Amino acid sequence: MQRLSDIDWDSWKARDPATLVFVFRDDEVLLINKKRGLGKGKVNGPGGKIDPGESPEDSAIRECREELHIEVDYLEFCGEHRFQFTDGYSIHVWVYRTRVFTGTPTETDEAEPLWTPIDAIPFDQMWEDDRFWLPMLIRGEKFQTRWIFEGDRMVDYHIEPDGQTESWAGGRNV
Ligand code: 6U4
Repeated sequence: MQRLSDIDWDSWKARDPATLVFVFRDDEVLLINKKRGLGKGKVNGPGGKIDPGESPEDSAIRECREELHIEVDYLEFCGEHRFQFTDGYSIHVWVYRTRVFTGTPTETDEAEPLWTPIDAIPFDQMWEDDRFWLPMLIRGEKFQTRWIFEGDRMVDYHIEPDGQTESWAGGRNV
């Protein structure tokens, strides 16, 4: 079985760079039922692969536009995940949060929007890692993480706390 220690993380480079965005409104977070791509059928935040030449932040904004028809702004960088799958696939995910958006989240062929109370996040329908770091994001704690997945199953992980995001305290605007 592959473990984190089997990998030379200094030279590790993901096959795909990608993003995830969590939009908050009062005590709710905007999740999606993901209808295609990696993690199809799971609940997650909007996001997707970064296009060549695109910055992570621009990609995050574009994915929210394409998947939910909303315009997000004032994205706060929350951390990075490095996922290595045992079949050789790898993905490096930049994660953001915001309370600033315009438009009404609308179902598309990629995503069904799910406004979800922060205290009722359906972790059993999400990727196995989310229960470890989404509470940190909500609390405004930044992270740098590494994960080994065998298909859908997490087999090893490491989470490095990375300070606080700037403008929120306890997941609320200040
Ligand atoms: P395509 O179909 O390639 O156009 P695209 O929307 O560009 O889709 P997608 O959705 O396959 O890309 O990108 C993968 C998404 O899955 C990113 O938002 C990151 C997310 N993701 C992958 N592994 C994850 C994991 N273990 N935990 C998690 N999100 C993960 O929370």
